[in-house]
Amino acid sequence: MADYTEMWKSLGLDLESHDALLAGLGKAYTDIFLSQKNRPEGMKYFDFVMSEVHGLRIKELVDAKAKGKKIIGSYCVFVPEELVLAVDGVAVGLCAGAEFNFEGAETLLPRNTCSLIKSAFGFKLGHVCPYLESCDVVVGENTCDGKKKAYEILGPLVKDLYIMDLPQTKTPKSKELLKEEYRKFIGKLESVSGKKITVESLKKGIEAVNAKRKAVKRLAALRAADPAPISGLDSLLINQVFFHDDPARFTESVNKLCDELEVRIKNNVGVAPKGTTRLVISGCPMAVPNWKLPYLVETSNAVIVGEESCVGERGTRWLTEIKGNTVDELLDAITERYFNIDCAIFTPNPSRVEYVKEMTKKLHADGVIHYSLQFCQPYIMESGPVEKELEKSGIPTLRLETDYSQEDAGQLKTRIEAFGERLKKR
Ligand code: BJ8
Repeated sequence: MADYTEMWKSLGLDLESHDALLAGLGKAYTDIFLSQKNRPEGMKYFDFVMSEVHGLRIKELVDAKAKGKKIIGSYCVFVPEELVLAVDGVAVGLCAGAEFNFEGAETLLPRNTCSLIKSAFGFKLGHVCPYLESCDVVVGENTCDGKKKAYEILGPLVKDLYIMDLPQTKTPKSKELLKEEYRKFIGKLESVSGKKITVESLKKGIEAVNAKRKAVKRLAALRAADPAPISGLDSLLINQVFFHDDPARFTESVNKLCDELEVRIKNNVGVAPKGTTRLVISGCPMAVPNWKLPYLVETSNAVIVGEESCVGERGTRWLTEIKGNTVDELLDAITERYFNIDCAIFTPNPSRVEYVKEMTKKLHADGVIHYSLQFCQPYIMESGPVEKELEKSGIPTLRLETDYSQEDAGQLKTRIEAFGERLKKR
């Protein structure tokens, strides 16, 4: 990696803590990803992206800012990237997946806050996230109670925190509320960028995001093959990179990888022998560099073939229809698309479990692991009924609750292995 010290300094990073974070990340990446056997060649691009995750990509953001583009950060898949692109902005995902500076985070947040929120605060307070520090606007969304209240505390810590209200039911009125929130968000984006969204710019934004989604959908479908042509770890990584890479370059790289996977499938080449236990993971999002659970699963004689998660199919399975000749009509299509997202903050939320069933079937999975982060009320609450419904439908399910620490890794591995045994006996 080139020397980016001056750039990091100019972003206000704490260089010592940042060096320590990068060193830890590099080691984890080598141990977890580079040790995998028989990886597709196409993963080299993602290895490169990760080796430059705080380098080249940040330089691109800094250069974009110098050209007058605005960087818009967010913590949720409800924030439409289409709208950001339509004002020629750059969208970056800010969710964090590392146990970093939790002591600092706990000076502002209750201890019983989920790791995802604590991590975001730990990064902010430790001045180690160049994505966050590059942002012109940070969008916080009113979803779970934890995030909602945490944004009140985050507000004074960031340059410009914009709050987006979200509905929690799926009624026609709620859809109107969502559209209204997106309309307000357009106002914010236009005022901060000085650019007006036009039919043309919005259509272009939709096309770019749809292309990304189509590429990851293509990847998701290829994972139905047995032997699995790609590991769950690598697929998760791609879904994580989805949130911060250049959209066109990302799309091209995923499609190239998919071309390679198609050849692998034709030649019966996989990352694990045919007949290896196949699992779907469902639940809380896994933000980069949270690779804990997939690593434990895939070193326990199983392969993950799908993620029902916002860093996975829940975030990408719907495309935005390019329908309409006015910005308002296109906004209807955008609202329609996002209103489908079946996050556990919605009540009731029956489509989520239905989709887990559908995924299990189409990906020929043997079972489901339901993954909740400790203290995440929405997903923990939903995990009981989800397990019950899946088991009733003949889909063995293992419910796990964990955090970002490694303390419970041994215990989790034992439970995953026991679940694997249960699946083998069927
Ligand atoms: S659409 S899943 S990205 S809100 S893990 S912070 S829910 S206490 S992340 Fe999410 Fe949007 Fe929903 Fe998706 Fe709260 Fe749970 Fe923590 Fe969570």
